[in-house]
Amino acid sequence: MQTLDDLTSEIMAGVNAATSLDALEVVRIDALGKKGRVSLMMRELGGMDPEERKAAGQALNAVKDRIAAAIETRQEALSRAALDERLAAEAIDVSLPARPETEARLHPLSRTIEEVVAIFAEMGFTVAEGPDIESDYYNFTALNIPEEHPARQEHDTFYLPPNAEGRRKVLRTHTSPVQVRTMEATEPPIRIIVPGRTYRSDHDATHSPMFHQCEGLVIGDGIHMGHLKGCLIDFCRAFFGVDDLPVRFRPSYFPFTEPSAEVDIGCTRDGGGLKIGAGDDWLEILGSGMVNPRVLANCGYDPEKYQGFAFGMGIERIAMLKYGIPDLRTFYDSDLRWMRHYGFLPFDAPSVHAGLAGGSV
Ligand code: 2U9
Repeated sequence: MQTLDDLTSEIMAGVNAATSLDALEVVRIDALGKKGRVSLMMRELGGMDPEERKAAGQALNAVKDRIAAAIETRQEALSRAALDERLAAEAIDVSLPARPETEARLHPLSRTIEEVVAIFAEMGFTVAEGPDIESDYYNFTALNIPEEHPARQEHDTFYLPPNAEGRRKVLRTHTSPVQVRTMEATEPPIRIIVPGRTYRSDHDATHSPMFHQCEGLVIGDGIHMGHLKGCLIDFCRAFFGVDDLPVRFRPSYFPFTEPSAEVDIGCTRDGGGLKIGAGDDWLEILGSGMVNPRVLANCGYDPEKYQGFAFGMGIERIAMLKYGIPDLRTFYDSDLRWMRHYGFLPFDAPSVHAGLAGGSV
């Protein structure tokens, strides 16, 4: 018969050789289970005389305890190894792209700005940005709107409290100060668009004290009205997605441009609704003009050397027209049901192919 020492060595070797918790369990049952090898030896104690039984029993119990302790130690080591392996396998890769958020919507104003930017980017424009709080000089004076000019009143300006010298900053009434700052900071040629928030003290069904504009500026040698017309006709057709959209230039007046023109697109109002495209009616979309030589000079350019054109549009207005949003005020309500209806899924953003390395001035 096998000696107790041989049996112990064999079982211990089995414990140490087990490389998984399952294999270790097989070893445990084989040794200590009801019909295990140690248990069978325990049973044999019954046939021994009392003296022999006592000594053998003690030895067997000691072996049983040693084996049980060895199994427990091995169990702990294998569990720790299994956990380490799992942690390594399930490690989170923080460089993976985020899962798309299907519930989110892009606000129609954000979407409209993206579309306008994408169209002008294709024509080689970059985006410029500047401060919302402006000096009187950048918002008015540099743009040929002097102190006593009626346009100052028309702009319904929000003024900040005066500083120690009595100067009052303003919330910009248009994004034009950004073009002035860009001209001061850079040499022609310039081709920028400036989308951004603007502020006027005006609040009713068609006016909000904060609204968005996108203005544009092109400055170069020999820029003329033909460039203005071509650029804005292309823009209107691309934005409304109508290749043969009629576009009309109507004389107007702005202090910062001379001559100035308002831009209308063709539409019909037959049958109650508004339809953009060929028709017997017109809809105002943009203001534009050749940059006033006084403004060029204010910004440090020689008007004999450089010319340019500028334009401006209200983002809310063109978004309402394109997407059939009837009430201006709903843009700012943060109503989730409205967002689900008028908002855009973020996956199909308009693509921008041209460089857009814009900057802040
Ligand atoms: C510089 C020189 C010229 C920007 C221009 C308009 C015409 C215009 C309005 C459209 C609707 C504002 O949102 S709106 O109320 N804008 O009609 N804006 S030309 O002319 C500039 C700007 C900067 C240095």
